[in-house]
Amino acid sequence: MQTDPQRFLTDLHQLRSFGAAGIGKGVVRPAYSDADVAARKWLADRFTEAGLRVEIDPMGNVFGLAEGPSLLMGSHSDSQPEGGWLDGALGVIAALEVARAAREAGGPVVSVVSFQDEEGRFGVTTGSAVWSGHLALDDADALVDHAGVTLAKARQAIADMVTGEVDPAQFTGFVELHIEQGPTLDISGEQIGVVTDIVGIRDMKMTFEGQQNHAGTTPMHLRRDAFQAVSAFNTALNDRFRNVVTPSTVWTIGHLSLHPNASSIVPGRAVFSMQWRDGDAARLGRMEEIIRETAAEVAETQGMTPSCGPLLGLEPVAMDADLRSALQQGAEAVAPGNWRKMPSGALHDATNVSRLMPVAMLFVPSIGGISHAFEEDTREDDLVAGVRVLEHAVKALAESSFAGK
Ligand code: HGY
Ligand code: MN
Ligand code: MN
Repeated sequence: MQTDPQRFLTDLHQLRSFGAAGIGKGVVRPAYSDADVAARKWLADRFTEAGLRVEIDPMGNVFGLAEGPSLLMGSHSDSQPEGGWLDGALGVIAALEVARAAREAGGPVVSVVSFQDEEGRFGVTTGSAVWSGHLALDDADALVDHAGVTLAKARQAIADMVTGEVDPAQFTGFVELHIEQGPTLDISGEQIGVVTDIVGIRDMKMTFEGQQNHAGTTPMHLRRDAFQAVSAFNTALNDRFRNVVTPSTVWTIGHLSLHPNASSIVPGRAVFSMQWRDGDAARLGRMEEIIRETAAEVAETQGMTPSCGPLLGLEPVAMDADLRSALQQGAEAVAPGNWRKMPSGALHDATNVSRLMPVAMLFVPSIGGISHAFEEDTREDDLVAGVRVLEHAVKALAESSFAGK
């Protein structure tokens, strides 16, 4: 088999046209948006053209299936509310190119997937979480986005595309190519990262309810200001985490909504996201305790009523040794001496899929280490190198039980 770099890049640029926005190569294509649905229809057509059988499950995960037991490859095609053109898209189009080239050559047998809501409009890697059985569809349906829309309502946008459930038993393993989304490869100058582990994550919506009041007449000592409570919570949390975290632990308040969000009103309610990530599940648990204790204490001293939404999360996972070895062989063939093994600090669908089958992942560099931003980009020769590593790995795996010859 022989992948075609130009055909791959043409399709990758074409996918970006769905939701193209902002500066550079930015994309706005959140799960179930018009752009996301249009992109999924386009992908389904590309899969069909490539000779794959299209199946779309109730979440809107789009599969292009080869006959018989096959290796599954892919990623996601939804984006963050402001995202780049490669996060997820690269893995889907690279998988399409490998599957297409494989079919043209009469083997190996490769299927393709674009998972839905990897970027967590409704949770954490929602589409693959449901497909893998980690999250029941009924429970997923009850999740709400920041605008108060339920997933049940949002997925009506793909209802006419759904063909039915897709049986994971037909797949022998899952391989996902992704941009690194961090600075490691960009700084080292290496072209490929073979992933060793994916970190774990916890994510929870939190609320401080105080008292909305006049910003001119309410004395400072009588206020129950929800923003001041969030500010105090954040400062205390950073202090208390100090003896628990390592240099690779991260935590983020990325969304904050004040009510009613006006200059002359003491905010009565703050709703915010609290997310934390680490490779050690025990540390994630200790951080949760600190978060809950700190919120209770701040609420007490600031006159707030605190509440927490459901705790969402994924455990840290290690990549499969055999799949990883095939990727390492491919990396050495394509970028001799110019690749490394590395953990992933970003979450990926591979974490969920690892409940069902062996999984492995491959990274290419992100220019400036930037992602989840319109500026996200990767040199085209690095993108193509990623596809070539996949091609090498698939050929090697065809000699084993992972992909038919
Ligand atoms: O947030 C993440 O790590 C991923 O991009 N969904
Ligand atoms: Mn991604
Ligand atoms: Mn992402």
